[in-house]
Amino acid sequence: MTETVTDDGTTRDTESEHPVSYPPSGDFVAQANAGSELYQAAKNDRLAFWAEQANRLHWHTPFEQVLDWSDAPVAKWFVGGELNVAYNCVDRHVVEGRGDQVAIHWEGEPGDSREITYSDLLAEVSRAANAFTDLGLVSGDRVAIYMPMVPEAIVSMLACARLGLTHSVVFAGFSSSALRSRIDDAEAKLVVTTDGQWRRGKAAPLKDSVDEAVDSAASIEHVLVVKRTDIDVQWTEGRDLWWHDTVGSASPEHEAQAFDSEHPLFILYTSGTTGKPKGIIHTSGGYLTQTAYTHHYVFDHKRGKDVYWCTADIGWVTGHSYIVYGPLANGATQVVYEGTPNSPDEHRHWNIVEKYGVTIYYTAPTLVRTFMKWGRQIPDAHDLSSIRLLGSVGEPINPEAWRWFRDVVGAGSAPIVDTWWQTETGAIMVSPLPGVTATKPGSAQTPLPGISAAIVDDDAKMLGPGGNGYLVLDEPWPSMLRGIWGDMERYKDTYWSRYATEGWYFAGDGARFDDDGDLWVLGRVDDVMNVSGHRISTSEVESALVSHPGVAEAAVVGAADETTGQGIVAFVILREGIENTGDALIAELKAQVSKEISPIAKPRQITVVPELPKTRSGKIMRRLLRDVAEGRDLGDTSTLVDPAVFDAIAKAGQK
Ligand code: 6R9
Repeated sequence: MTETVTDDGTTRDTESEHPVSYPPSGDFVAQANAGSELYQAAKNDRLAFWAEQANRLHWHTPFEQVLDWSDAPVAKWFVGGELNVAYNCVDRHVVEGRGDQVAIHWEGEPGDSREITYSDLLAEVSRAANAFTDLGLVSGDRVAIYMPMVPEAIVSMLACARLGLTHSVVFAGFSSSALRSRIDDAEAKLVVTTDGQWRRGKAAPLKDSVDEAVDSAASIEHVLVVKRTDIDVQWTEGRDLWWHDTVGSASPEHEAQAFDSEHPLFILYTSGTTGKPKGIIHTSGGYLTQTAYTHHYVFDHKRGKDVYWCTADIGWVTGHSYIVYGPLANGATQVVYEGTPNSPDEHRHWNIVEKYGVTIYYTAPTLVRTFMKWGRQIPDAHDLSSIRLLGSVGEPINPEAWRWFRDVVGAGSAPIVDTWWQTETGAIMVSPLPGVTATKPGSAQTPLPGISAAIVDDDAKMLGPGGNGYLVLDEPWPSMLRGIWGDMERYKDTYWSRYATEGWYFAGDGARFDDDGDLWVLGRVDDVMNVSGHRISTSEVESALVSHPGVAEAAVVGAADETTGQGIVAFVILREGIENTGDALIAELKAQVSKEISPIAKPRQITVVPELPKTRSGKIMRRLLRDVAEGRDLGDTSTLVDPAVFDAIAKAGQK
């Protein structure tokens, strides 16, 4: 690339005429939370830096030691400290005189809305905590939360945190069998759900799935149901309870008790390379410290001034860390929206931005690309001048989408923070700092102060500028996962065995440093696909397909997709004697995947093939299938048992 530096200080790519990097404006710098001295402070004394960040929180008992890594790879952060996470997210703001501040501007899909102040939130969370206690739940018990984006979902999470119950939020788009396996794995005693959920103007049942899941789940004692859509539900007396009765009648007074800094806060399941999802465990003090710290600096958040909106669902880690814990710990005023971005029409997000004066907008690249597809006339029809900062998460953002986001949504001036992190990391790890970093479209750029990341090769050699390899985290961090629920061996094996000698965390992402030393995340290097920012494992979809009686074998790959990042492409072999009924069969197979996992895991394309390409050792050659799926010429097929298999696959694909 040829680069020139222009008068205004921006560097331009002279071939494409686009700036290569966008320095922050003087006005932004002048008011920014972060300054470059943060990097220096963290470098001088990393643990002292984290101790200082931990003091953003209210500790019932101060910690004695910042980090105990003696039992690696299971860390203990802020050892000896005791805190209550919900007290930090709710009570503290009321105690400090901010009770009347709006915590949540809630916007329902059908157009209803609720304004919830910190005082309101305290009363609701206290009622829920009293009700959960009356149900016999005690610290250490697990609670499943299977709900759309209604305030009660957040209240339930905070009530769990308040009581030391460990929540397991299951995305409400998941099927009953996905819910069932998560309930079983965690042995949850309570499920909180809603009667139904609004989706594009229609009420879809939700409790039905819970009934199906819980039918034979031994651990469940109660199902607590929020009335949201008023659709009919089946009722099991003694087990099922209405939220408005149970929580509604409980006392709004509740005193929060302190828990150890390492008390488990939640389990969140994420796809791994095998069919069984991993229950990622997060604990309290370190997690809350890093979510609060990153929310403050990465989003340049100003309490009492900003109106923050993260468009994620609480079913994913982004919703946990950047709707619930980080923002509430910082006393934010935020928008929470229940529905889809095109309900009732494609103007919905921009109407919401105008209605509440949103200043910080954090979303996923797939949505930005969808907005691009709908056309800029839609955002252009609105006054988006309140927006001063944009964020991106979930997958690499392509430079075209990045520029469009900045120009169309950010008035050509809002800094964009491209935040790399994972369910496992708990909080943002690599990101520009607004007001400090000259941002670069497509690059997550720099590990945050206090975070250490490296790009290494197969031989554990650390690579410098220009290097291309695997992303590792070579120092522990406060919000790191503490294990996989019920399977510590898998924890060690998945994340710590690849670079066991060095003691580095293997993130599963490929990455490179450009010549300036900025970090670019290239995507997963394992069999995990990234569809619209959702992690879905190839083997999970394969096993859903094989669970159909007509399917003998299946191979699934992620193929590049303009809107969703990756799209799911499946190849299946039918069982002997099964007739290929064409479209009818394909529709049935897609429905099977929706039912087993979720509609988000439904393959974009399914091709029936006579055979699958395998190596001599019996491994399916996914690389070749990806080539087929993306329409590339086939490379080296010499390790295949039978290279002729490909002619047959190519023919089947053309049908
Ligand atoms: C927060 C979240 C994690 C995986 C991660 C990577 C991809 C996330 C990214 C990104 C490039 C970014 N990813 N953010 N890739 N740039 N800014 O998404 O958690 O659902 O666990 O997914 O997502 O591949 O390993 P999770």
